[in-house]
Amino acid sequence: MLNLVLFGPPGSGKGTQSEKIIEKYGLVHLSTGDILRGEIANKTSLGMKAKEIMDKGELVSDEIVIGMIGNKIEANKDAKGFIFDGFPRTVAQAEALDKLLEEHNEEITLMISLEVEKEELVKRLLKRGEETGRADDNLETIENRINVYHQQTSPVKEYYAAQGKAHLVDGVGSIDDIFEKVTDQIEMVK
Ligand code: B4P
Repeated sequence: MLNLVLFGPPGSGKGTQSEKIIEKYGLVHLSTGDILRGEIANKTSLGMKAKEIMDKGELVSDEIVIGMIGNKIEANKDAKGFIFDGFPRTVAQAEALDKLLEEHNEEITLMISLEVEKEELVKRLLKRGEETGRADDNLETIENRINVYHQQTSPVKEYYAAQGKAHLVDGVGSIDDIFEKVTDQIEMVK
């Protein structure tokens, strides 16, 4: 199996690059953000709880997102591999993911971190907010999401670096050029 973690701050292009990776490699896409937005759209009780947290730019509890990912891995046992997009976002989530994969004799193959500076992130997310009306793409929430990233999520990079699996890719430039750099990294471990 090819199991990729696509990592980076909000707006770094994780969702955008995931779509292209899935198309090329036929992996199952697991985006915790997309799953949570699906729960919100369906007005489930989990969705209602998550909406309040996401609108503030905070992280949904580890327990909830780990449970969601566990169910999806279980439901896709015959997959060629997974792309984890926006997950793990805390070291506790990263440890839980290793355990979940271990239960299936699997492991993370590679972690790709899309490196983009704050000014560019804010610009991209404000633009998406204007174009799509996504509730958490407003200036106040974006600022908090970026702070939360630095406080709670960036240590995940060191977690994978310690395993020798973290690879940094410059996330500024055209989507196709970034994709080429991402695929270069994938081809090296495939
Ligand atoms: P996510 O849905 O993961 O959203 P995100 O971090 O903003 O990134 P996204 O993938 O959507 O955007 P992308 O960078 O592709 O999370 C949303 C919220 O859900 C979190 O704040 C949290 O509350 C909750 N959540 C999710 N996962 C969780 C977890 N594991 N634990 C706890 N809580 C969790 O793209 C952004 C924009 O940039 C797009 O408009 C795109 O078109 C543009 N773009 C992309 N590449 C570009 C490029 N090269 N140049 C110019 N623009 C580009």
